[in-house]
Amino acid sequence: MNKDLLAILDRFALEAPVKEVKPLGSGLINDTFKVNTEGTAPDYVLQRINHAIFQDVDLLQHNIQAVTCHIRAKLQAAGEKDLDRKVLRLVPLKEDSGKTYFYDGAFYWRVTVFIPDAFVYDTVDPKYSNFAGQAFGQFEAMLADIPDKLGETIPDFHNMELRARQLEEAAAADKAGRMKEPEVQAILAEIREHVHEMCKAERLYREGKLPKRICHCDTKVNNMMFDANGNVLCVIDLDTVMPSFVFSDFGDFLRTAANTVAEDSPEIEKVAFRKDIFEAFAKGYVSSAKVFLTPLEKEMLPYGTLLFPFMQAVRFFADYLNGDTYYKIKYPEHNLVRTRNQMALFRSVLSDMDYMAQFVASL
Ligand code: GN1
Ligand code: MG
Repeated sequence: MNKDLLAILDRFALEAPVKEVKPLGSGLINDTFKVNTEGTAPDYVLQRINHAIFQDVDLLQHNIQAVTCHIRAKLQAAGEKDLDRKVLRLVPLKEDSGKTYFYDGAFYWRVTVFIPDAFVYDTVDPKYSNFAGQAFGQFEAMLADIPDKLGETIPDFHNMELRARQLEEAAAADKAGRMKEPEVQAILAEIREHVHEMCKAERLYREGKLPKRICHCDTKVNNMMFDANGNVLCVIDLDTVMPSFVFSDFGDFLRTAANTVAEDSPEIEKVAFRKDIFEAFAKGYVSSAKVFLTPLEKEMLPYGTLLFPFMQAVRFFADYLNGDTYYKIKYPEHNLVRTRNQMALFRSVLSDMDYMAQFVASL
């Protein structure tokens, strides 16, 4: 077993000795390990935080602690018994009490309690999509009255104006020498054609017409855990919980769940927007989010559905032009394939805007 990892784990107040540590999950940012312990004590999840991306780890951990404690208190007040499967729990350090991360001089580490008998999926059927919609709506509703002030763990994370600027900077710098590829030019031209419309939310925010609320900001389908019967247990991957537009969470879920293929599938001709998944998710989401949604926020749910494949394409594409410094890649063209895929999804969603508007209005 990796001695360095054991030494790190030894800093945390675990309830039992460690038996085994192995890699876990498929996140593109942090490194994640499952920690099995001896006996009946809980197992754990160890993560190395990518602090090139989350530069203020103190703020990051403060946000997660505030969010999980707030949700835990609400669930407890509602009589929930199975708390450790319904909300993440950060494990504190043995010493330095209160601190929920360890800095080893080079990297930052944290530990959460592992949720047993839970399942994560990369695809969902309409039934699960409906549960997920309810759960993300409820997640936002529970955080609507959080007393702590949450900072932006990645400043302007879902700000389309910033993402568009970063792409233009990447194109101008052309660090990886990829601008000469004809396909790159074509993608850039298509993005530029839509970018003004896709920055509309930021303008509405400045005009005071659209609020920002505490959102999850990474509602990929695989960031939600289900029990064996398909009931939602808990929302995970809380690094990006911060103020944003609620349709961020709506759009980002559908970006992954309603695409007929994975976000990095090279089979671009198979990319399509699944209406059955959209309808089920929208129904579930509106049923629990209606307690706080303004009419404009509701009306803009289809806009969010369109914005997220677009923003993700812009982010993957900028990373491709920068020479793949942000997202983990498995082969040199990986970010270009992801970009193609997300642009194809964007086109598919664009052709369904009127239909989505009618559907959302009927809810
Ligand atoms: C990243 O960490 P992971 O894989 O859940 C990214 C998201 C992107 C996603 C694309 C902090 O999420 O914003 O939508 O990849 N997270 C960060 O798959 O940039
Ligand atoms: Mg994740």
